[in-house]
Amino acid sequence: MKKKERYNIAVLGATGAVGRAMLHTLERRGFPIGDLRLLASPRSAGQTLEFGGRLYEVQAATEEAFAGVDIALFSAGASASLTYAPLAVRQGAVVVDNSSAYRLEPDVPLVVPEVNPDAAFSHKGIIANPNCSTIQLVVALKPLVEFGIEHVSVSTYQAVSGMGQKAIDALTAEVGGNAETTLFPTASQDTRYPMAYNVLPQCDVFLDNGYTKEEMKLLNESRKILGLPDLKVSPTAVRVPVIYGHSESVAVRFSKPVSAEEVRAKLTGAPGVVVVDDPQHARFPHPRMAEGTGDTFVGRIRQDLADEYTVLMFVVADNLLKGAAWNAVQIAELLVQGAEA
Ligand code: 25A
Ligand code: L14
Repeated sequence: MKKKERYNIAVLGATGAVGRAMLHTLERRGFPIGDLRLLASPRSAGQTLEFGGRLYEVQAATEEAFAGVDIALFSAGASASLTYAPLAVRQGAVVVDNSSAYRLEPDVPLVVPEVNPDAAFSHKGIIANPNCSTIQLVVALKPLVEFGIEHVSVSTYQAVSGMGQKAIDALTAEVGGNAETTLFPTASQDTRYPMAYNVLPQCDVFLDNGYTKEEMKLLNESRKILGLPDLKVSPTAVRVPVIYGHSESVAVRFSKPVSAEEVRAKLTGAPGVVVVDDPQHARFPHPRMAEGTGDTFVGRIRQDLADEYTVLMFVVADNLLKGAAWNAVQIAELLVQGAEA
């Protein structure tokens, strides 16, 4: 990318839960924006959104919508990405794509700036933003790689905002007393369950191997980002009635005995990590603590009672920010820092 004073930015999916968080994040960071183009489906065209004290009209995405755009942030789902990313690249934009469409393509870097920032510069037009649960997991694992990680067992507690604005609306309606009429839609079409006062062991659709797609993302994306193709991961992804913030109970098995103190010391001050681990004073990470922040909070760090090779920890981040919008804007900031005169 060429160095400029200001960059023309497009946000595809601007009216969605992640798209709105992208706009807030660009605003908060004072990103050097020239033109700003807000794109969504034809349903949202004509709606206005505020940015930097000005109102912008949302336009329906079209084939020509990316002319003159330097960086396009995509969060409109995989099928919209498959349609529009090649068009945007052909028109000269670099696409930072939050959908799952391109993440495992060998030619597409999958980037978490605290973990593998250099990968961003090997792009051929598209850079993939990883899955939200994977991002916070690898931020917490990266500082521990030098101990020799062999096997990661992870159970997630995922917020409904991971399923977009519709899911937030469905849970708040249920909690508000309309539970009979607004049963929560799972990723499997036609199947609904109560989400309020409940826990559902399904995130994204089921595959033939008995795992969900979300669980397979935790395996495949972690391997790619950490550059550990043989990493063993045992994932279970669970939806909980939380609006913002994913939590993860993680057991990390190393190739040699490692103590909780060594893990705590390594994570303290690591990029993007905040250690909150003072059980005597009931200080530990939880989603309401992470909400609205870009950090990954780690606590409950302790040795596995049954295995001196394994350390347990609890990892929490805001899924719409570190898990999506903030990570995408961090990638855009890397592109700007690396732009050539
Ligand atoms: O298709 P997939 O891969 O299964 O993806 C499923 C959905 O998950 C969300 C995202 O939904 C995605 O569409 N998602 C994906 N990754 C996520 C992540 N990491 C994630 N959510 C959380 N974390 P979403 O509802 O958040 O946003 C969808 C956006 O994409 C636009 N869109 C959809 N299809 C499109 C398209 N744009 C272009 N072409 C297409 N074919 C979509 O626009 C939205 O911007 P829309 O017109 O469908 O807008 C939906 C209407 O919903 C209301 N609304 C949305 N957010 C809010 C809201 N109202 C109030 N407050 C809000 N925050 C508006 O009425 C809006 O008009
Ligand atoms: O792959 O259901 O980034 O919470 C992340 C959230 C897919 C859906 C992704 C969820 C999405 C998932």
